[in-house]
Formats: sequence, structure tokens, C-alpha cells
Amino acid sequence: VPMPEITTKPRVQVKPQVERPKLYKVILINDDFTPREFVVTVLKGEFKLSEDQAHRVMITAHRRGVCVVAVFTKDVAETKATRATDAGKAKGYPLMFTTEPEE
Ligand code: TYC
Repeated sequence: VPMPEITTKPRVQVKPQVERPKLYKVILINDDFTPREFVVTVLKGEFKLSEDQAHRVMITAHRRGVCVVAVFTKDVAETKATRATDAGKAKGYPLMFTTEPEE
């Protein structure tokens, strides 16, 4: 006996749903005015670094000019960089955090 013909409806190509979000570095910039201890306090408060980690990041920026603090999604990186920069501004310090996309 003949087999029934099976027809299939063409399906549109579907892009994989789940993509890993691009990550952004928060970068601490050195300056000549912000007290070291204040930089450490901001790093602990905004980025949840330990005293040791915060001190290492501060000293690295102090010696080399910049230091990567941590990586986050774009929104979180920008919010934290802004809040940390504003904490310095509120005390009259030129403390600066920026963000840049990871490679
Ligand atoms: N260079 C500052 C000083 O000597 C301390 C400092 C370190 C400031 C790191 C900013 O990102 C910074 N008081």
C-alpha cells in the first residue's frame, strides 16, 4: 500500500534566545588630590571590595595611573562609576571612575 505524503511547513530561522551580556570594566583614574583613605572607603562602599582588595586597587591606580576595579553589565557599571565619582565630588575631590567595554 502507498505511504501517505508527509508535507512540512517551512519554518523561519530562529536566532538563539540566550546571549551573554557584554561586560563593561569600571576603571579608577588617579589624581593628585583625593586622599588615599577616601579612595579605599569608596571602593569598599560602592564595589564591596575588602580593605585589602580596595587598598591594592587604589595603590595600582596611584602608581600606574589607572586600575580596573571590576566588570559588570553596562547599566550596573555606569551606575556604580557615576555613584563613586559623585561620592568624591560631594567632598570636593576630583576622584574619577569611567567605564569601557571588555574586548
Ligand atoms: N594620588 C592620590 C594621593 O596621592 C591618591 C589616589 C589614588 C587618588 C588613586 C585617586 O584613583 C586614585 N593622595
